[in-house]
Amino acid sequence: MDLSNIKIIDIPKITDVRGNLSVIENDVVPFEIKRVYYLYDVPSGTHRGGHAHKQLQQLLIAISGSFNVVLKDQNGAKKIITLNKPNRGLLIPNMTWRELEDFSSGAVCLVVASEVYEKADYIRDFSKFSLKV
Ligand code: T46
Repeated sequence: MDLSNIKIIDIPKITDVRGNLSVIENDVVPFEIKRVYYLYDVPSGTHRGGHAHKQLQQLLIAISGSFNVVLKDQNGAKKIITLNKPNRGLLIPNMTWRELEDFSSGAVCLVVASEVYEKADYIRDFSKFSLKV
């Protein structure tokens, strides 16, 4: 999958004097939502991810704080995206390598996923993912 297929998605925000409310329904993502999970209490200096998915598509959101997502495609292209807004999501297609790093203190990464958890969907060996190695 080419890195041009990653997308930043604006999540609808409902604002009033009591604060903001954002909602993710099926029309926000180009897949049926099958799972939601979140990463939190990530120690400073820790990396998460370090894999690609054969089928899974995901929307990543910095619900709180910030972190960087390093994305790589099979042809060696690389992009780094900073997520730091709870109403902005990063859509990662399948067959895209991702690493999450530089988590700020208190950062929470919410993930909305197109599939249930399936260990066999992961490619954790970069040499098996990359066509350049
Ligand atoms: C991704 C990044 C952003 C489950 O049992 N169910 C689940 O739904 C998930 C996501 C994980 N797990 C288990 C599997 C491992 O024993 O939780 C443990 C940690 O998972 P992992 O090492 O894959 O965590 P991350 O943060 O490296 O990766 C996760 C997702 O797995 C991955 O799809 O894109 O977050």
